[in-house]
Amino acid sequence: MIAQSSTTTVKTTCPYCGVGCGVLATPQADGSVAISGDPDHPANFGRLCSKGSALGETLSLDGRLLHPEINGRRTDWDEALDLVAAKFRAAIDEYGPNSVAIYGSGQLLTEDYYVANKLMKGFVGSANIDTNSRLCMASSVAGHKRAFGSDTVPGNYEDLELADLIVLVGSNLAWCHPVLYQRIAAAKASRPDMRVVVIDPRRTATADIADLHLPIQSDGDSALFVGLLAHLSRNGFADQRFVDQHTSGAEAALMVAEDWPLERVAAASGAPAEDIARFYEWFAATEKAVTVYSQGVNQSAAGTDKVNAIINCHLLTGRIGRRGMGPFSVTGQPNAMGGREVGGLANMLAAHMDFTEEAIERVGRFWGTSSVATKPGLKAVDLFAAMARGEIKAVWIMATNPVDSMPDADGVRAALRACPFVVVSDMNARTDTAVEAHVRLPAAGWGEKEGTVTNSERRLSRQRPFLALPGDARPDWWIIKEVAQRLGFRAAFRYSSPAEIFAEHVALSAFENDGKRDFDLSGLVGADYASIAPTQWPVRGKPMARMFGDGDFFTPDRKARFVPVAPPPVIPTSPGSLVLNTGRVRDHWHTMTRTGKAARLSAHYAEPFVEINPADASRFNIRGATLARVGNGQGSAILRAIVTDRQPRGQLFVPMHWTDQFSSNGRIDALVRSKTDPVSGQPALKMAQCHIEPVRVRLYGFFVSAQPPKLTGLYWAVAQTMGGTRGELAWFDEPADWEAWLRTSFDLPPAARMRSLVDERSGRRSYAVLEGGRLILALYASPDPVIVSRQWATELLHAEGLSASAVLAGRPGAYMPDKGAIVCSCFSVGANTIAAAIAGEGCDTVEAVGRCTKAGTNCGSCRPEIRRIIERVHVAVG
Ligand SMILES: Nc1nc2c(c(=O)[nH]1)N[C@H]1C(S)=C(S)[C@@H](COP(=O)(O)OP(=O)(O)OC[C@H]3O[C@@H](n4cnc5c(=O)[nH]c(N)nc54)[C@H](O)[C@@H]3O)O[C@H]1N2
Ligand SMILES: Nc1nc2c(c(=O)[nH]1)N[C@H]1C(S)=C(S)[C@@H](COP(=O)(O)OP(=O)(O)OC[C@H]3O[C@@H](n4cnc5c(=O)[nH]c(N)nc54)[C@H](O)[C@@H]3O)O[C@H]1N2
Ligand code: SF4
Ligand SMILES: [Mo]
Repeated sequence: MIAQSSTTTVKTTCPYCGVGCGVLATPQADGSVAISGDPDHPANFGRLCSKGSALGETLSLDGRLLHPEINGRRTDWDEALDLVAAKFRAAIDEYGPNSVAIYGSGQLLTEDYYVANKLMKGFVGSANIDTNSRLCMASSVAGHKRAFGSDTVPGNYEDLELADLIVLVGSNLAWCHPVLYQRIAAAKASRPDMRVVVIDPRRTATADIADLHLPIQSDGDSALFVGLLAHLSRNGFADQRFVDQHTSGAEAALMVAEDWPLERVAAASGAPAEDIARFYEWFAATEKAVTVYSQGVNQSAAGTDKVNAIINCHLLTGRIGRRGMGPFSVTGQPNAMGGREVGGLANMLAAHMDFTEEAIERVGRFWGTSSVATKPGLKAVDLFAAMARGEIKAVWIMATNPVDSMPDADGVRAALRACPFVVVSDMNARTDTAVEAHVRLPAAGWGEKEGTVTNSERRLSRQRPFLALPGDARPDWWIIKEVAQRLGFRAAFRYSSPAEIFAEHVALSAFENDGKRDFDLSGLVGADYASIAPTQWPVRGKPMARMFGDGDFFTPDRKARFVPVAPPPVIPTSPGSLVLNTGRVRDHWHTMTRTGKAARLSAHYAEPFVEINPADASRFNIRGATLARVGNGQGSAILRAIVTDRQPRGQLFVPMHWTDQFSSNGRIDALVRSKTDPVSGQPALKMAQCHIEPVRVRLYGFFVSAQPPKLTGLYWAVAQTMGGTRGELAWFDEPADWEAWLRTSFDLPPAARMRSLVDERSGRRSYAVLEGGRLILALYASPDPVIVSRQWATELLHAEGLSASAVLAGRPGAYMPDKGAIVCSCFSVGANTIAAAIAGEGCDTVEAVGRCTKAGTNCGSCRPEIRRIIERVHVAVG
């Protein structure tokens, strides 16, 4: 990390989730960067979650790709860019424009995205540019367009505070949009009458503030909301004036819904009838209701229908676009919205225009080209399938890691290997995708590049740089325009700054618009890019915090459309088979290329895991803390078993984050099939069939090491920790020579003195290598899962004056009490410290625990977990 010399504070935006929090970044004299929440930003008013707070710890240059590479050889920009252009040109000339593709990301900035989309759709003449938003928001986009005629999120964050009822569907907001969750939690604390309903098969951390949790089975949502529509209609809760004047298709939707009485909904959704009835009553009686939904809705083979089933209920009651009410799709990535605005999805053209004859002609005139693609391109899953068949001759992947995040991830890896020319632009040299590339291009990252992002409430904010570009890294827009120019499109890509690109994007949004298209930034024509404040679109005439409140939609007849939704049949699982649900943990971001660098964030979960209900665990002979193999005909993963009743019977939960860089066998998308929603093309990432079995392990192990090890031939999972690496191990066969194995795996200097303690009877053994009282390596092995306190052991790495015997004993002495597993990552407060404060000092509220231990007093992301510890201690104490 090379901090710029000044120590002035820069106002920027968080690069993680779609909440889009404002961040103040202040480079320090020692090269570090101080991070805090921007009190003036309307998304967060100064708050940050654990990931945002730890941004300063993710900026090191470890693992960064700093120079262009061709087949692993370092080169300069000219050679790399010439080669990329030549290969793309050759493929286009020989096989046509549809033989090349770009696969982008909601983590590109709007300016990067705009240039990539313009290149492919306007000048290469193919719409084969799709993005990881296909895995994320595609069903919401499709649902919005079916209902509203445009991809519009009607409401805003304030509505979450104004609502009297918040329904969270398939959203683990507490972990995935923590600052929004905290805004809701604060509103609920000040207005206890406000109700929260959580609809999720799992009892998540989000469910901890719920007045009602409906544990539906996977894809039970459509039945639930179709039943709600029928309930609302039957009991006179329709807003007939709104329905008559501003919507079409209500009758057809209601006709289908009539077949869904409560009992049938209960049977199809798996939730108890009396709880469903309560939810229906609350929804019916509460005018100010917001339905927030996320990947439990979108990532499904029926995702678009689920979106419309939800929107139908808001249309019937006229609860849309007014204060404190509306359907609310929350976006995942920092710029998922910006990508949709520029047309980054293969089925959209640009600036919220589709591939209509009129729009193709208009965009062509604006860009000064006659080569605009005339029809949608390949959607992500189809794109990689075409690649596997040899139909894609050159692909360029930017800011996404499909070898880990796409369904059938091994198939995606094979497709890349089958593709004659693969280019990857990334910040990191070694991602599971970058290692497959012929050409690797070093991209500038957060803090180094500038541009704009748009958050879930349509608010665009500036990302501003505060670090110098490291090595040869360049911003994505620059890399793309250089290739575009080399492809012969000089005049159209003569950009010298993101400001110029943004001005063009603004102009296109306003071009021949006149209020006909929702996406309109005309109010920003001529704006000073450097100082643009967070702004919600549309920016046209008077500010518009909400849309559709006037009943004016973007369909041809300006009316919203009901969509008849027939809930899918319940798919029977075969005996012995389980549903594989996947998603996120609180402190990691996707494939861990950034959060994996922060010790604080890597402490919450340090290993890939599978959560399983106690009944299933006993049925399949899975013991807690042992290793389990989850597999199906397509692939398998080895994961640590967590037995918990928060997970429903018949379903497993596995996080999506672990890759080959962090674990031996944790890539869960290898098991997920590439089944997609027929309307949106979004894959069903939350519902694969799988089975689970115990893994026969000879010995389990745990280590902390000052140096990262090189491990092969065993189970391993590593995580960053203060001063080194920690890792979980399991041997299927015992090493013949322990000392030799340790010396090679941990690359120990020949002079290093190894101490050991072996108990032949129990089979337990520990090894320690110290140098001048400081720890180089400690390793513990045991036939059962190692019970050494992980927190204590990781702290050994920065302890001084250690003795080998204390390390080998493997248990905390009085001199260094065991904090327990880290709960609060901001202040490194462990579960034991919190439990002691509750039991010993009588701290029986989250606030009191905060006063005693500081836990939960900064970002607040761990407050649901603290609440759970309080409950547990109270149960234990009686
Ligand atoms: N900490 C963290 N935060 C993130 C991210 C991250 O990687 N880490 N990623 C960001 C991104 S890109 C995204 S898209 C968002 C995702 O944010 P979320 O959608 O909130 O996160 P997920 O964990 O993917 O899934 C949410 C929930 O859907 C539930 N679910 C599964 N199947 C069903 C179903 O059939 N019906 C219902 N109702 N629920 C179901 C799962 O049990 C899970 O709890 O998070 C963003 N924020
Ligand atoms: N099973 C399962 N699979 C899933 C999901 C799930 O819930 N379950 N969720 C899906 C969803 S919603 C999403 S959004 C995807 C996310 O999946 P990915 O997009 O594959 O995940 P990331 O780790 O965010 O990948 C971003 C990459 O871009 C790099 N990068 C960061 N900043 C920049 C930049 O400015 N420029 C460039 N060129 N590179 C940069 C990072 O180093 C990293 O390698 O995963 C999807 N896959
Ligand atoms: S909630 Fe957290 S991850 Fe999301 S934008 Fe805010 S600080 Fe970043
Ligand atoms: Mo996402």
